[in-house]
Amino acid sequence: MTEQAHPLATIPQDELVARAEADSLRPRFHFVSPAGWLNDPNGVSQWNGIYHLFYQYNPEGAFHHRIQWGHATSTDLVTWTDQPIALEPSAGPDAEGCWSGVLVNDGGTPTLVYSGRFEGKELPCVAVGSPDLLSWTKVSENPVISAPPAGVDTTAYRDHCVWREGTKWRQLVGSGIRQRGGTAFLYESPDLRSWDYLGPLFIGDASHGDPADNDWTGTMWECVDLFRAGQGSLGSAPSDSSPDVLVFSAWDDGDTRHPLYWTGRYAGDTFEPTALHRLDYGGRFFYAPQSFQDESGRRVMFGWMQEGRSDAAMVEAGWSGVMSLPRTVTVADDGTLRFAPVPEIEKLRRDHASLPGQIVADASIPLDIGLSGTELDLELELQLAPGARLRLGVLGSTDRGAFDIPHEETTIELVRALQGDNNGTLRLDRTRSSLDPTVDVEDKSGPVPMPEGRVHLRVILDRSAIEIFANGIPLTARAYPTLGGGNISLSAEGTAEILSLEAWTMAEIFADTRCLFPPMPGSPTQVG
Ligand code: DQQ
Repeated sequence: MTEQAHPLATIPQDELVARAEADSLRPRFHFVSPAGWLNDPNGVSQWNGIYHLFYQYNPEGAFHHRIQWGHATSTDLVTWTDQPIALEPSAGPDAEGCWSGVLVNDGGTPTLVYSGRFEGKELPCVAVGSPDLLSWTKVSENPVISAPPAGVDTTAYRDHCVWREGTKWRQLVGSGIRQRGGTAFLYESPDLRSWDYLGPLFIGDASHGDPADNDWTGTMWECVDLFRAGQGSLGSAPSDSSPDVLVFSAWDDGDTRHPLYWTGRYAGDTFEPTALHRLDYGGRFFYAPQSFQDESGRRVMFGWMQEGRSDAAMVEAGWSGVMSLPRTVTVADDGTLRFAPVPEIEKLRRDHASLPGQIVADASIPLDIGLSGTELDLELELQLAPGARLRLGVLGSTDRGAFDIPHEETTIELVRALQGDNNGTLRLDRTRSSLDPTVDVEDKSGPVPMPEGRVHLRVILDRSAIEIFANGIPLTARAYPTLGGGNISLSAEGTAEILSLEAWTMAEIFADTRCLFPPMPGSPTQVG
C-alpha cells in the first residue's frame, strides 16, 4: 500500500483474514469479503454464463475508507471465487475512492460506470474491462460528467443505473434537491463517455411524512435501480400490466435509512409513480440493493447486510458487512414485489429434519426435531386462526428457562389480524438476541398478506445473518448472540397449525483460506 495507514487500521494486514475467520459470528454461506470492510453490491451481472459480483471493499480494515471494487465470480450464485480487485483509487477523479456503480455490455466490451470520489465529492467515471472481466482500465475522459446539473442545489450526487434504449445509453445518477427531496437525474449518451442532461426523472418529497417513519423517502436517493418488472425492456411499450420499478435507498445527511421502491411507469424522460413501498422490513440491514436480469430472464437482487454492532467492534473483529443471498424478484397480482432466495441455494442443504403437522394452541413447545444450529434453512407452511400469534424462536441458548441462567433467543413472530381474512404482521424481536448490550436490537416489522391465514415462512440463518421471507415479503437483519446457541422453539397465542416444518443444516461456501488481495488466476498466491 502506498498511502499512509489509516488510524483505524490497527490490525496488521497479514493478520486480518485470520482474525475475521476466527469470529464465530461471521457467516459461512453468505458472501463476505476476504476480511476488512464490505458494503454495496456493484456491477451485479451474468456475462457469458458467469455471474459477477463486485462490491465496495476496504482491505485495509473493517471501516469505510478509500473504497475499492472487490470482485468475485460464480457459476451457480452459491459458491464464489475471489478475483483480483477490479478498481482501486488512483491519482485523478477517483483518488479518494471508487464508489458504487454498475456493469454494462458496450457492444461486447464490459464497461463499469461508477462514482469516483475526489475532494469529498463523487462524479461519474467509466472503466473498460478485458474480455474475462479481470483487468480494468479507466477511460481518459473521466469524470465523464463534470458536475451535478448546473443551478440545482444538491444534497449529494452519486451511484448509477445505466441501460440501453434504442440507439442510446441512458443513465440515472442518485441525488437529492435541497428543501425538496431525493431524486434521480436522467442523462443520455451515444457512447457512455459524453452525456446530455435530460432532467430529474422524478423528485421525492422529503417534507411528506415523519423523518422517523420507515417509509420516509429521505433527502437523497442512493443506489437507484430502475427496471421493468414484467416483460420487455425499459422504454418499450409495456406488453402487460406489470409495473416499472424504481428502487432507491433513502439517505439523510450521512444516515443510511432503508431501501424503498416506487412502482409506476417510466416513459419518455419521466417516471409516473403509482405507489411507494418498503422493499425489506429490515431497513438498513438490506441496504443499497442492486439487481440484474440473468441469462434465464430472472431478475436477481443482492443487498448489503450492514452490521448492528459498534464501529469499534467491527474493527476489532477484522471484518464488516455481509452480502445478502441473491434473491429473485417477481410481481404479485397486486402489482407489488415478492422475493425469494434463488433456488440454487438449496444445494447447500445437508442434514434434514422435519416436524409432523401439528396444532399449537396457546402453548409453547421446545422443538425437538433432532436438528439445531446457527447455519440453517427453515421452511414452514402455517395456518393461523384469526388473531393468532405464532412465535418461532431461533439461535436460542440451551439453558432456556433455567432459573438465573442468562438466556438468548431471536424471535420471529407472525400475527394474523383478528378481522379480515387476508392481513397479518411479520415481526423480528431481537430484544433477547444478545447479552451484549451494545448491539442493535431495534424492532423490525411490517404487514404481510395472509390469504385465509396461510403463510409460507422461510428463515435462513447464517450465524449473525438472518433472512426471513413471509409469503415473499422479506425482513433481513443481523443478530449477535454471545452464547452460540442454535435451539429452535415454537409458541402460540390462539391457534396456529404447523402444516409442515422442514429444516436443513447448511454447508459452508469457502473451503480455502482467502486472500485480501486475490491474485490473477494462474499467478502465484500473495500473502495476506
Ligand atoms: N455506498 C457507496 C456510495 C453509496 C453508498 C460508498 C450506499 O456510492 O451511495 O461506498 O451505501
